[in-house]
Parts: sequence; structure tokens; C-alpha cells
Amino acid sequence: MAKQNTYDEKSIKILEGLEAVRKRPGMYIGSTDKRGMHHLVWEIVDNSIDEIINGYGDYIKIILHKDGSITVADNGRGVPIGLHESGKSTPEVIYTVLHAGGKFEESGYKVSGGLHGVGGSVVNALSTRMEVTIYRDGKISQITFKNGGEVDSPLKTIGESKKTGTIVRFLPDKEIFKNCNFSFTTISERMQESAFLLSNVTIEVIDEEDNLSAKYHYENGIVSFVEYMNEGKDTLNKVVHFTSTKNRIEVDVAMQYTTEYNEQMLSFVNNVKTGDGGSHEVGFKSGLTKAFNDYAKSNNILKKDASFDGNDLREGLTSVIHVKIPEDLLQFEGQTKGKLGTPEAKRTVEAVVYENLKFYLEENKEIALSILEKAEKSRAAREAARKARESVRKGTSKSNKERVLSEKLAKATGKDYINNELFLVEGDSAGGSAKSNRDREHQAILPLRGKVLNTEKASASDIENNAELRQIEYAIGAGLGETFDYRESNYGKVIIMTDADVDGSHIQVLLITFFYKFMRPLIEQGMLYIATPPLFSIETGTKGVKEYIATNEELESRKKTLKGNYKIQRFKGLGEMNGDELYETTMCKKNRRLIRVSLEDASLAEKRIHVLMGDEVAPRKAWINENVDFTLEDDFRK
Ligand code: 28F
Repeated sequence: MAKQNTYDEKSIKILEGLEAVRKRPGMYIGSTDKRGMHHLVWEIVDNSIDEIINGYGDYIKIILHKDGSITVADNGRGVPIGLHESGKSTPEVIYTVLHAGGKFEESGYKVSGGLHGVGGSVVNALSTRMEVTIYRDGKISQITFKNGGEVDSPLKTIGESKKTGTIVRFLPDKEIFKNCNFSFTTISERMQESAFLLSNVTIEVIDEEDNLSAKYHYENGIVSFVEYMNEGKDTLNKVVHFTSTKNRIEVDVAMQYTTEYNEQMLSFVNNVKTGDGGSHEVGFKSGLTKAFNDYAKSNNILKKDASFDGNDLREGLTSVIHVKIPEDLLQFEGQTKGKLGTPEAKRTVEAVVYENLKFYLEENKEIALSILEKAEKSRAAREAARKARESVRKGTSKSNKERVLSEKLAKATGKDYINNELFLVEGDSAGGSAKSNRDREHQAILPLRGKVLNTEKASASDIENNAELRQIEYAIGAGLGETFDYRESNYGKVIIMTDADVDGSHIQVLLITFFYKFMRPLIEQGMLYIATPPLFSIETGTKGVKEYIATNEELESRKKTLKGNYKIQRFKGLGEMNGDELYETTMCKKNRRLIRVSLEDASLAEKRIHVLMGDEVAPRKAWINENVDFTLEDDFRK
């Protein structure tokens, strides 16, 4: 009798625990938008990855099903199927009790990122259905859940098999994740990264709805990663790889110089990307700068007191840094916990990079010299660009820039550049409306005619020969490519404003490609934005008031609450709105919604641009359908 009671109490407690997750999903998965919904996948995949890191299994498969559910499978040992001391099966405990599963403590390196480690029960709590199938001990066992964690059918044997592994399929709760779908692009990109970091693991992603699939397998870890990032580029050296453990921190660094100007650096901590960098990146940079300067001095390449600037030494450098840090030293910073704080990581990475690179440079004199030569050119170019800007500002060389611009650009009158905005507007007609309806003090308008040049493979001289892009370059006034300096920009924000259709998205991507290739710091500094014009207006008969609706989904839900007469207008393009409307909905600070373009992952963004701009039509369509996904801040209202 008494036992029965405790069991009931426990069940109630469990449901209360999961209810807490349903009440405040954000506390467990960050948000309930697309991003949050993908967190569910990462939670489950991280369990597979942990099992593989512990030495069991080499294969992960993810399937996006037509019904909106998703399957994650691995060939590890399979979740233990015995009875737990509570009298329930171990899988039931793992998937219904918050924070259950000593698995993470056991592995030594906890999956990091702040939101991780809460695992299967959180996913279950936020799913209308979940099915866990375990291959283990010669049997196939299964348990199913419904309505956010209630046991639907307890663990039972459903077949026999000699295989081992765990399969989890779940359907996220539509009430919690409104209008969200899993994105093949998002999932396969992240899985590709994991495949690089894990080495010799196969990860397959299948989208049954759109018949897409991807399979990743890399043998040389982050060396393969750097090779992949530099595919098709001219390089100065074979990928250099250092790995060493010091102060209980394992450092893994791979790097290669290209002949290009862009620097690409990706960093990871315990297999999780640190999108905002942190102490390990700082350590890498200072170790590298020191090693090169030491080398240059001891080989009489530099005069006594001169030294190379880190930025010049990293021009054209592609690098991946992966550190493994024991739990007690782990510290994350920033709102999204994407930045490593651990101070020991700086010292350690710096020492490893400095010592190994110094040795490498001594052993590879020719390569060392070619890199230093490149750094010297970079320094000289910076200096020349600075002087050129200086003389333009002093009015000594009022070139044809002014002429190029005067035809098209409607300037802002304000002098405080940080508060000024440049709108790049699709089409002359929308451009005209925007010019006459704007905040003249702070908003400048540059209309663009038609499609912008695809700059994926363009050079700086191609830009100078292209009227449209040259206008953009001159309007921003901060240089181009290696001479670009965001601090010189005439605008604090550059805002792309196109029609809300496929052509509009295409123009956005072409422009983003241009900025990515030739003004990357503008993106890195969060200065590039996309405006979001409304798709519909609704005029209600009673009040004669207009309201504006951004998406089809919003329109559908708004329609349900509308009574009486109303008129819906669909805006096919910016040009269909009158000037007031365009200003009120899309340009004025009070009402507009800007999407900040952010290159959290520079390497993948470029690959993505490759997909979008390349010759293959299918992946481009898939991507455009999934929406312009450069958005990081879904709710960026300002
Ligand atoms: C599709 C998602 O979740 N894979 C997992 C394992 C393996 C073990 C385990 C997981 C035991 C007591 C917690 C097996 N044999 N894929 C997955 N594979 N969990 S999750 O153990 C869980 C702990 O409480 C496992 C021996 N030890 C561990």
C-alpha cells in the first residue's frame, strides 16, 4: 500500500517536472521559435555524440519525416533497458525525469553551451509524441510517450536483433512551436561540423518531404575541415595541425593560408561551436602573432622595434580551433553562452600555438617567408588606404566618386554617421517613394536596378567596373576588400529593402554575397540589415483603419478573429505600397522590423552562397524555400 503511494507521488512529481518545462520552455531550450525547436534535435543528437565519444558506435542518422516528426538514430550500445530502483524501466526514467542520466557526468567532458545536458526528458515534455526504440541484449525494446511526457505504452520487447543502438523519434508540440518546421539546411550544416570534429563517424541526414539527403564522413578531423573551407582556393601551405594537452586542456588547431584577403576562424569547445569566440581564440591570435614576430626578428626580416600587426598576419588565414576543457574549468559568457570565458584556455592555446608554430616556421622557411610577404603587403595596403581616405576627406582628391553618386543617392543630412542609415532599395519606383518618404536627417536612399552582379567569383576590379556595386561602395565610403574599414563607413546601418518575393530574396542573397566577399567587417560588426515589408494590409469596415500583416501564417490567424466587413490587400512588391505606407511599415524606427544579417559561421555561409549561386538549381530552390536564413535575431525590433 505504502509503496503504491510513493509510486503515485513520484508520477505526480514527474508530471509536475515536465509541466514546468512546458510552462517555461525558454528556460530549457532558449526560445520557442525555429531556433528553439532545433535545440530539441541537438539535445537528442548530443546523446548519440556522447555515446560515440565514449567509444561506442560510429554512425548517426537523422530523418525529417513528412508529418513534421524527426528521427535520430545511432549504433551505440543502446540505452540500458533494465529496471531502475524506482521500479520503472531505465528508459522511462531517462525520458521522464528532468536531468536524469548520469551519462554526462561519466563522460568527463560535459556537453557544453549552457543549454545542453538537459536531454531527453525536456524534448519529451515539448513533444506530442515520442517513441524510443532500443536495440540491446539481442532484443528490440520500445517505449512510447504522448502529450508531453505521459507514458503511452511502457517499455516492451517488440522483436529480436543482434544489433545495438538507440532510435528516438519525436513530434514537437505545435502549441509550443507555432509555425515551425525543421530545416534540412540547418540540421545538415550542423551535422557536417560534427562529422568534422568527430572523425571517422558517418552522419546521414534525410529529408523525406523534399527528397533531400546528405552524408558526411571525414577521416582527418579539423584538418579535413580546413581543407573543406579552402576548397577551390589557392593556398600557401599544406594544412598545419597542432595538437597538445597542457593544464588539463586539450588543444587541437588546424590552419592554412590562402592567397585571399578574408580571414576565416571557427572555434569549438568540447565539440560545440563557440560562435562568439572567447579566450581560446584570443590565445590563438596572440600565439600566432608572437611566433611570427619572433621569427621575423630572429631572421632579420624586421627592424628592431618594428612588428607585424595580428590582423595583417591573419590575412587569408583559415583556421579551426578545438579545445577540450574539463567541466570544472568551463566558463561561458554572453547572452547566448556562445563565448568561452575560461582564462586558462587563453594561456594554454597561446603556448601551444606559439611553441609549435615557431618550430614549424623554422622548419619551413619558404612558407614562412611567403606568409610574411603577404602580411607586409597587407600592412602596406592598409596604410595606402588610410592615406587615400584621408586625402578624400580633406578634399584633395574629389574624384569621380561624387559624380557617380550624385545621380542616384539621396543623402541623409545628419552628420552623425552612427545614426545614419543607407537603404538599398529594389527598383526605381520603390526607390522614388522611399526618397520622398523618409527621415531625411538619418535615412539615405540608393535605388538598385534589377539583379545585382553575382560576386562569388568577382575581383575588386570587377566591382569597379560594375556601376551598381561601385555606387554602393562609394556611398558607404569605407573602401573595399582588404582596404575596407568599417569605422570609416558613412552609415551605422546598411539596410537591404527588397520585395517580399523570390526575386527579392535572390537580390538579398546577391547583396549579402557582395558584402560577405568585399565588406565582411560590416557584417561582423552587425551593421547589415534586411528590411521586412508587410505582405498584406487589412482594412476593417467599421473603423476604416489599416493594419499590416507580415506573413501568411499571421494572416490566417488574424482572419479567425475578424468579424464583419474587411478588405485584404496583398502587396506583391514595395511598389504597390504608397510612399506613406512604405515609410510607416518598413522604414520608420517605430514600426519596422529589421533582420540583422550575421555571419555566425563564416565558412558555412560562404558554402551556402556557393549553393545559392552555383549552377545547380535544386539546392538553391530548397534553400530559398526554407527562407532567407541569415537571420539570427528573429525578434529584432528596433
Ligand atoms: C538517438 C539518441 O540517446 N543514445 C544513447 C546511450 C548509451 C548508454 C546510455 C545512452 C545509464 C544509466 C543513464 C549504454 N550502456 N541516442 C541516444 N546511447 N545512454 S543515450 O546510458 C544512460 C545512462 O543512466 C549506455 C552502458 N552505459 C551507457
